[in-house]
Amino acid sequence: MSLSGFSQKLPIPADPKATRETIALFQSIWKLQQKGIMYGHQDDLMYGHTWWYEKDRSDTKDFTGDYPAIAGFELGHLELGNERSLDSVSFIQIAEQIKAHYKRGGIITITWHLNNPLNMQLPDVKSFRQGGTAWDVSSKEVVASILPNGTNHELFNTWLDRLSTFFIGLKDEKGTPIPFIFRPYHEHSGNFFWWGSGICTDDQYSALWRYTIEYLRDKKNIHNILYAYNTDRVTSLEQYLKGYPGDDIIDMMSLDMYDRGEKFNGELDNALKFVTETGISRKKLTALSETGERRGMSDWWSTVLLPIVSKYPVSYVLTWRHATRKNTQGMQNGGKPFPDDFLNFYKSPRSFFLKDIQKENIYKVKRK
Ligand code: BMA
Repeated sequence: MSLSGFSQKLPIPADPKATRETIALFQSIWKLQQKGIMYGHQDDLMYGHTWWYEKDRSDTKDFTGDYPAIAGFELGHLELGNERSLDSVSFIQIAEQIKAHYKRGGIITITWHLNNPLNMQLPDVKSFRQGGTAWDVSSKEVVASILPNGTNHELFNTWLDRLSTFFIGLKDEKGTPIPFIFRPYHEHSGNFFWWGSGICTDDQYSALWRYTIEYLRDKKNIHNILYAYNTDRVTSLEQYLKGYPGDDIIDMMSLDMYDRGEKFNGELDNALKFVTETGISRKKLTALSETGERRGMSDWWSTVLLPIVSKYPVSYVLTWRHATRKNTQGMQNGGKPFPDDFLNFYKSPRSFFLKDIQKENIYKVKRK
């Protein structure tokens, strides 16, 4: 494949067969993360604090006039062959919005809160939120059971088949595969998912990653994915890298950290320092792939988040979904989708929303 049009000096994705647009996405993010921070929002295009699936609508756009640069989507329950996700979002509509955001020149990131393949088969599993879900940590044998020779290995392969079918369907009007950032098995450093650090060993975790990527990349021939490694709150580089599956398959080193109190400022600063240092030295992209204000500050965006992320080459920050239920962010802020201070973040020359990155032609494709 010809790499003309790409700088030979810039790093490239781990997949040697990454498509042209995927290489462009990687290199565009690499360059942008040195200039500022993109804003991402989970399920931004699917629903908002008061509405449910209205085409082209977005809480971010309602509030600022622009879409987020990064649109997050969630595929939990796709593995079951369901029509809707664990958050009741239609997979057909998710695919539509992925295509729409790509067409606008935006970036897509995908998470996967996949069910617990071992425990969901138990006869007495009833609870939607606990038993048999991604959050079911009642057994430490789950990852072992899906790896080669495990009792659920064939079942897991059918899940990866369904995932592949969805991914292969993500094409633009010309049939070109749409590149995206995939962040499965997230927050390994926590112990609240069945792939968490207290629930499986680091070796099993790494093997799960390698098996998944080899399946999608080599068996299914999918070459439009940038793979994001991710942990929850960590305090050292050593803790961050526990279970890291390897530079030969990972493209992005990301961190999730929510603000639960005053200590957050120092903890985030510390973590972003070692995450970005290791990311840059390995020639990987970096991100604060989930964050959010949880202590009731009115000026968090401009006085906490922006100053800290601005110290480091972090490609994007993403805040989580505006679920239309009580106690979620969408119901705060006096009925508005975001606090007023979000506008200060938006107006900062350091933050990038969709219009800012449209100028960069992220995928180096010819657009009308
Ligand atoms: C979680 C919560 C859940 C949701 C899941 C997947 O953090 O928002 O309600 O089901 O993400 O989107």
